[in-house]
Parts: sequence; structure tokens; C-alpha cells
Amino acid sequence: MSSKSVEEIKSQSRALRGLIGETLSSDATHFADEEFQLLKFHGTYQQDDRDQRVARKQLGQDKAWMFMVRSKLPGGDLTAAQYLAHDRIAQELGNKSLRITTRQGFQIHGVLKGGLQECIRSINDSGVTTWGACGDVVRNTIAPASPINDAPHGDAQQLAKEISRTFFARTTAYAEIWLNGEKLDGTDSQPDEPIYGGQYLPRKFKIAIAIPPRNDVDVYANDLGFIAHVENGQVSGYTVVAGGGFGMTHGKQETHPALALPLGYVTRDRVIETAVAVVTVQRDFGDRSDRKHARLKYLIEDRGIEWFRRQVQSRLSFPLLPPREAKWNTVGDMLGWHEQGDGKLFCGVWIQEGRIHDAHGVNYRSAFLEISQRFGFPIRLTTNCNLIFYNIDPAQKSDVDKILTGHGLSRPADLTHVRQLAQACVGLPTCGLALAESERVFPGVLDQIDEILAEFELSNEPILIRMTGCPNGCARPYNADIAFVGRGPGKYALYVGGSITGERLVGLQQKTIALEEIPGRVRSLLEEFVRDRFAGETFSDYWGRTHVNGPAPRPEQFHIEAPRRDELVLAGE
Ligand code: SRM
Ligand code: SF4
Repeated sequence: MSSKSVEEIKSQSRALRGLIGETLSSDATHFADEEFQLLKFHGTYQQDDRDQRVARKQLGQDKAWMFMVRSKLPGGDLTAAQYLAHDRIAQELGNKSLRITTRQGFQIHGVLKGGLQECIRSINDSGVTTWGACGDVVRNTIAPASPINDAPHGDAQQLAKEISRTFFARTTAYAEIWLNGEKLDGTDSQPDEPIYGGQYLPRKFKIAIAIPPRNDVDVYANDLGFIAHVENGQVSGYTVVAGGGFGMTHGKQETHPALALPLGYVTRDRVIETAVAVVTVQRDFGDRSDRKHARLKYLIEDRGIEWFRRQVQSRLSFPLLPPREAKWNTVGDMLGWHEQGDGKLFCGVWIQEGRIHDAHGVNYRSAFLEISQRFGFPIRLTTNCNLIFYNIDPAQKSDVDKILTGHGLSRPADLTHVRQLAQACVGLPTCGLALAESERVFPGVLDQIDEILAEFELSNEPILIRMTGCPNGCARPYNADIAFVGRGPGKYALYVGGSITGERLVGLQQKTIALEEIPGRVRSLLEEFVRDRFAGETFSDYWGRTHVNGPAPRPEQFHIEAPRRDELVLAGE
């Protein structure tokens, strides 16, 4: 590990250049720690294949170094050509799969150092960038994916792009290193970085735009959220919420998930000014001495929402108005076929954990390739890791259906409601922070849960179940109805009591359960629900009525002691 702090690395990096260029053209197998930190801003993580760690160690070999490359897609929007470019890049330079992320991006895993520059350059050639997809900047801005032809949905997509452009870091480091100096729109090498300053933000920063009643972006999990209000069919303005974030560390009581709090209401023309004000308050006051305490949620918690509102207000040219109420009905996507409102259709395709590949007779990749090549429909990626084709002529519907079913893809109507909603993070073997399996075991867990749901006649019941391989919360477990959070190989903490609308945090139910015990524990929760619920009551409402006391859980309600070192070692790593 580098002895320098991340703050020192950033400020000494010559505007995020460091020695990335030099290491890229050297024959080094991987980047040093300082460049590892800087690479994130450029949209890539240095990883190693954790499945190979033990065998390689025994043979005295170095780790199997490789890179994850993350594309930033504001609002999850991309063209068919951009989709096809990502597919080709994943085939030629990655592990032949594309992973839709929980923030509407794409990840390509398994890129080798020798192919990294070509990978990033090719993504940019397609008109998508990886710049700022990771690192201490504003990350991909998420927005409702449904391509409904009305004012709020159109505005949310446009706003996501505006926010994205506003918060590009201005340094031309990216262009120099990856694009042979070709300028990226929105970068112009202003040495002082007008928004970020020389040290960039204290930590990652996430922004979401939501349109009630569908909270499909999980707006309260973001550092900053804009909730649309519509009057006479037009967006009149947005309620601003701030201070959400889900990362925590087992055993560190001072870390915990938080839902964003209402800050105010602004008219549409003032959204960007408000976003800049909120981001710069975090830039100036966020805790740069401890990265585990550096997110906006801790600043707001430490100083109070009133202090924070005053700070934001002092940077605005207009008064913040009182926040307005929003009512939500689900965090889920619009899957299956729907009318857009302009004579065209869209089709939301459910994807198991957002992993696009051909496997076990379900050929997502081949299906999407055929549809994109033949019809060229534009695409939206969702934060539930699904994909929507849109602008479809009704006459093309049956051909699209034939391609989907011909490649073995499930129709949403054939899936339990639980499976349509469920999500697991990437986890092993690529994630360096995973303590337990997630994406790879979750389908099997859901198979068993599906059987229990059928037994209790709950197959159409909306219950939100999420899993992550560690407490960082990348699949947003802490507002789900039921969540499993990895704490060691084959071991999970069980949390219960969030909600289908994403507005309530969970409480810790059981410190440790083994993977094999999960279906049994779910069975007992569902048994109780079926026995004691009022007619028509959802699991979220039932749990809220019977188990949740008070407005918000206290930090200690989330915590289990840190796993022992030996509990963390995966298969002899
Ligand atoms: Fe995440 C770190 C994957 C959404 C909270 N996240 C990571 C890393 C990069 C691991 C690392 O630092 O070495 C993971 C890479 C795994 C891999 O091999 O691909 C990773 N996070 C992901 C993705 C791909 C999960 C997925 O299954 O789709 C999501 C990428 C989104 C994107 O396109 O930008 C992803 N991560 C999230 C979310 C959900 C969200 O943003 O809505 C969260 C919780 C919300 C939040 O940020 O608070 C999240 N990821 C974290 C954290 C904890 C941050 C904290 O404040 O403590 C980390 C660890 C860290 O930053 O130190 C982390
Ligand atoms: Fe990795 Fe943990 Fe995020 Fe899952 S939740 S992708 S295991 S950091």
C-alpha cells in the first residue's frame, strides 16, 4: 500500500495524470497503488481474478491482474450502435459478458492491461465515456428509464445529461492518456477545476432524478436527489433531497446507511445551480481525514440538516422553497410491453443479475445482438439491471417476441414478482471487496425462494429481496424488504424491514446465516406474513405495522461485530 493518503495522491497527481501514461506503455503487469487510485477517475478499476488467487499463490505466481471498465450512461440511455460497440469490445477485450450496473451503466470485466487503452478509446469512439464513472467526482446520474413520451420523462433524461456535462472534471488528462489528445466534450483543461478544485471531492458523489410514483432510481440512496413535480402535464420543479448513501463496514458503529432527507424545492431552471451548490458544500466541508466518514450523509448527520440547508442557501441566487410531498408505489421497472404514448411501444426485458451473456440455454447476448442489428432500437438500462428496447413499431412486436423467446429469455409474466424485483451485486470473482458470493449464488437462492412463494401462493406478491457480497451496499440492500449482506465465505447477515418503495431502512434480524439457511429463514418470514397479515397487505406494510417502531433505525441496529480475520479468508486466499 502507498503510504500517501488518497487526498495527497489526488493533489499531487498533476490533475489526475499521475504515472498512468508511463505505466500503460511500460511492461509492468499492473499499476502501483497511487495510479490504482487515479485510474478510478478514468472509469477503470484494477482487479485480479479471485478464483485464481489460491492456485497462483501456490505456484508462486503473481495475481491474475485485470481491469473492470465502467461506462457512464446518464439516464441509462444509449443507441443500438453504442450497444453493439460495447458488445464487440466485451467480446474482443473483456470476459465476453456485459454487466448492467445498479446505476444504469455498463461494466466490462476481465480486460487485460495490454487492451485497456483500446477498450477505453473504443468506448469513447462510440460516443460514450468512462470519464468520471468512478473516483471522487459526481458519478453516473441516474433517471427513470421508462421511455414514456411525456414531459417529466423527457425532462428527466435531458436533466441527467445536463448534470453529467456540468460535473465532468475539466482536466484533459483523460484525453491525453486514452484518446491520443482528442478533446472530450466538456473538458478544457482549466487548471483550477472550477467545481472540484485541485483535490476533487472528499468521496464519490451520486445524483438521481425521480418521477413519482415510481421510485425506480431509489432516489433516497443518493447523495443528492431531484423529485419531479408535474402541473398541467409540465414539470414545475423538483423537490431536492440530500444525504443518502448505503456504504458501511461491519463492526464500525460509526458507519451506517442513510436515506436522503428533504432539503427544499426548486424550479426547473434552478436545478443545476442547486446541484452545484450542494456539491461544493460537500467539497468544502466533507471530511477529508477519514474516507469512511467522508460521504455527504455524515456531514449532514454531524452538522444537522438545518446547517446544511443554510450553507446551500448561501450559495444560491434564489430562496429554496419548502420541499413538497411525494408518493411512491414501487422501486421496480416497467417490464414487458408498454405503449410509449406516441404510437410506439417499449419492451422491458428482465435480465438475471444484469449479466448479458449466453449461458445455460438463456442467450441474452445473442438475442440483444440480433434485435440491435436487425431493428436498431434505442436502449435504456435500468437501475434494477434490466434493459428496455424502445421506439418499436407495433408491427414489429411479434418479431421481437420471437427473438426473445427463441433465445430462451423469460417473459416477465412467467417470473415471480419477487424475481422481477430482486437484485444482487457483482461480488466474486472480480470485486476486490467481496466477503461472500453474490451474483453467482443468487439465482439458485431465488429458485428455492420461488418454490416457497408458490407453496404460500405468493408468486405475485411484490416483496423486494436483495443480496450483496459485503456491507458496501452496491445492490442497495438496506431499504429492501429482505436483504442478505455478505460477512464471510458462505455467510450473510440477514436484514428485514425496508420497503417496496425504497423509503424505509432495514433492521438487523440475524447476525449470521449460512447460504444454505437462507430459504429456511425466508420461509419462516413468509409463514408469519401469510398467517398474520391483513387482507391485501403487502409485506412492506405488514412489517411496518408489526415490527417497525419509530421513524428510523439507530446505527447499532445495523451492526454486527467485524468478522474475524479467519472468517474473511476465501478458500485459502
Ligand atoms: Fe459499488 C465499491 C460495484 C453501485 C457502494 N462497487 C465498489 C467496487 C468498485 C469495489 C471496489 O471498490 O474495489 C465494486 C466493483 C465490483 C466489480 O467487480 O464489478 C462495486 N457498485 C458496483 C456495481 C457494479 C454493483 C452492481 O452490481 O451493479 C454498481 C456500479 C454502479 C455504477 O454504474 O456506477 C455499484 N455501489 C453502488 C451502489 C448503489 C447505488 O449507487 O445506487 C452503492 C450504495 C450507494 C452508495 O454509494 O452509498 C455502492 N461501492 C459502494 C461502496 C461503499 C461506499 C461508501 O460510502 O462507503 C464501495 C466501497 C468504497 O467506495 O469504498 C463500492
Ligand atoms: Fe463488491 Fe461489496 Fe459492492 Fe458487492 S457490495 S460489488 S461485494 S463492494
